[in-house]
Amino acid sequence: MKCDIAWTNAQLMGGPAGRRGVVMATAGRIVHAGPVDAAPAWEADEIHDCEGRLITPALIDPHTHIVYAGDRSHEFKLRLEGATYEDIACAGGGILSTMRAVRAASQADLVREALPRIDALLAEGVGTIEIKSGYGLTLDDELKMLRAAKAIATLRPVRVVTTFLGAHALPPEFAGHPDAYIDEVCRVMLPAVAAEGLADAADVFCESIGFSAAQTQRVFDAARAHGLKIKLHAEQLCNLHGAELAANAGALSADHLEHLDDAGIAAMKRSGTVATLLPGAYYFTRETKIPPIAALRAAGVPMALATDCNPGTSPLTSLLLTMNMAATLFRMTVEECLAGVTVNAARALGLADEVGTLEPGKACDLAIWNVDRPEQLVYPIGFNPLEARVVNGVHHVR
Ligand code: DI6
Ligand code: FE
Repeated sequence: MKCDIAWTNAQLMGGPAGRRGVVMATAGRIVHAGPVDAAPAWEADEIHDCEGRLITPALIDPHTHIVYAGDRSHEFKLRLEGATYEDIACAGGGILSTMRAVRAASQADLVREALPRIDALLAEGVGTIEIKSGYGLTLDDELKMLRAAKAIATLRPVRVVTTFLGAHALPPEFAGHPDAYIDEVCRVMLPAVAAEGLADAADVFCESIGFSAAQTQRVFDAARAHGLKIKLHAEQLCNLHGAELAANAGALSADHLEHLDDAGIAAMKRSGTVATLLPGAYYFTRETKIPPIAALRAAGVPMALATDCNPGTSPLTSLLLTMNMAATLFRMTVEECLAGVTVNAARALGLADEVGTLEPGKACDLAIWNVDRPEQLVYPIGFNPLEARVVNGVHHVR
């Protein structure tokens, strides 16, 4: 077999322990991944000797709000002095303070401010990032955010998946008229986003401080009419039965889920909806209710992990730390943590055929680590053992 590029002498995640593996790629796709002694006779134009290092699929961050302007360090300070997230939101801060900064920023400003955060993720082996809009809350400002997100994939070797989150918060122009804003989202914003091909999916912040279940359903109906997949912020602060609604609508994922109940778990199981857990937001908001991990595990609902990178509740740009938090705070196993940022994260984005495992036919997106065992990726806090990152079969030294 002749291929473009190969990585030899590696420990492959999920592969047989103690047997050295090889990954081969041609035209950016994996053509073989497995033990070297089981590989066909092969040659490659470019060969990287991994010297026993661990190869995993490149990591996938399936839930971020990483494109935004400014920060909310002043609110962090207020919270340390006793204010709650809800107090700050009700006083016109919170999401609306970032909305003002985003509206004042140009598309180029948004890209420039996001890039250092993107680079922090990439430095830890990330190959795919989902990015949501939701801080513009006008047609033009939402389009600007999504165009900025798309631009990132032209500036860095990374796959970007975009999600329209127009229904993130009620903008001041519609104060007191949430249904009129949902009309605007469904009749004006969503069609324009879809027409320009700017989003893969639509999402809603379904919470008592966000939008109701009925409003969420309207956005889902409009999204599907425009061919967009759907996802939901559900059960983060209270239980509006959003996960059940999302699952019944065929959502790819329901995200957060601290307040998820058994009916929600059963509905997610039936529909194959992924539970995307966000331990960074749990940590940063000092939430005390843990998502129902044991029940999700028992039901066989796939669990993904994401940073939820955003300026208000999760100013986090490390998927390695996210895995450590999932293990330490949520008691997820090493295998669950790694599946959470690879195969299940791919499912949460509808990309299960494209990325997330080391299988022939998939895009050759790899992370090569200076460790012997997978648990060494989850166990340290603030240490980065990445050696190299591969996206579409191109090797990028850290
Ligand atoms: N869930 C969150 O945790 C964030 N948005 C959301 O839908 C918070 C966003 C922010 O506070 O800026
Ligand atoms: Fe979020």
